[in-house]
Amino acid sequence: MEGRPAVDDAALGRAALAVLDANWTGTSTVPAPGIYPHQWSLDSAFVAIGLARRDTARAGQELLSLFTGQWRTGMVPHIVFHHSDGYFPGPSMWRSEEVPDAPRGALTSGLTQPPLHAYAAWWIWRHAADRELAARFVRRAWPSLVAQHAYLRSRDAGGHGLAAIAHPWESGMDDSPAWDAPLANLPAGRCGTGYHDRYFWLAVQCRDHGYAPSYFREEHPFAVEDPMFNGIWLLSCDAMARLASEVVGADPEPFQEAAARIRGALLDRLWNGAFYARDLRADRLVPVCTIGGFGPMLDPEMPHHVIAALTALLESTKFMGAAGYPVPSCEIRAPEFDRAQYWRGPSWISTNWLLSQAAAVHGLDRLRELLVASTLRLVRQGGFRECFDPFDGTGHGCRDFSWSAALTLDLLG
Ligand code: 2M8
Repeated sequence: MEGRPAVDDAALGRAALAVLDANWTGTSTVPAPGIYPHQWSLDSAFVAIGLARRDTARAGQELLSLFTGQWRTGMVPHIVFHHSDGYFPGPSMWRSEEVPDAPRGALTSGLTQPPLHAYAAWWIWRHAADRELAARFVRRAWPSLVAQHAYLRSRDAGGHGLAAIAHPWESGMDDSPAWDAPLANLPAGRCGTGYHDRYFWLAVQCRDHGYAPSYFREEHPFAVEDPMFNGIWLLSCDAMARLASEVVGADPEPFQEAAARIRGALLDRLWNGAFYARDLRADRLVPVCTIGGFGPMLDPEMPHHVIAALTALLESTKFMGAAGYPVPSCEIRAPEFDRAQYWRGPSWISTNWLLSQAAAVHGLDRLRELLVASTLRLVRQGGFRECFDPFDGTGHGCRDFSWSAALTLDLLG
């Protein structure tokens, strides 16, 4: 890679595998020791992607173990708890055991996260050395994936074909400035003033209404159409169509139709020269450009002029052009930008990886090479941190973070 001696890549690969081994519980991978001691949905999808070329069986097991927490509604929860301690809010807040649709024998949260899992399953199928093993895994995962995709349709609060998130935690980009305006509009007297008071209050509202999709659609005060969540859903619909015809022997058409519906709605509802999140309760776009606005770039069929505009924005001084260690999670010039605070500025290996895929599907080879090289530079210099300062590459958040290690493995090839 980039003229570095091969030994560097090999050592980096070994270090990444060591992190994943240390974070492996025997059935799945925790995002990081200590701070995230349970199974997170989005993290598991990235871990499965990273392991796909190296260990097909474990990559598949990562997803299958997540599905043990799937609800009868098809909802794949964003956390499957391994025990009752170590993370707040834990099972005593979520109380999944009181929800008839939640599985017995697993304690889970009651919210979901971006549905990257079908794409991860397709990634396993595409990259596995043992094709038979991969095909067996896909057939086992298929009913869960079908149910997950059906559930997402029940979350179409706007009625235009997009899933609406009911909580910032559902986005996977918790503290993003894209949620500031919808959070500011919550009933102040009832939900506290700080953002994290509001996160907790929103989660309690979801729980007290039984996590019912009808409540999410019609009454819940936070309902946002996020371009990243829906861009990932679209990507996974494409993956479902391919798995249907290449592996399962099912009809790909419903998934192709779903992808077309999401694409159309993204363009109709969220595009205004860039993609923005739509606050459904205020019925307006949230006017801040974040990394989430590049999610629809993952779609191979996004119109050319949209891809050209997004590429220009990504390469401009608002994002990559002014960052030594791209890609910042919020536009650098926005007042909300904060280089050190979680999803409000730092660069993340997960979103860098997604953008490297987007660049690859659109034949943007130079952009892809730049993303791969700068992402590997981040982990070479700072280790497998949770996120990184986009100007000087300083690591932030926890160490030995699983998706940073897993996606490094994939980028090393
Ligand atoms: C972060 O989210 C959790 C809540 O789910 C948190 O802030 O405690 C996000 O970065 C999310 O995308 C990620 O899945 C999770 C675990 O790594 O941490």
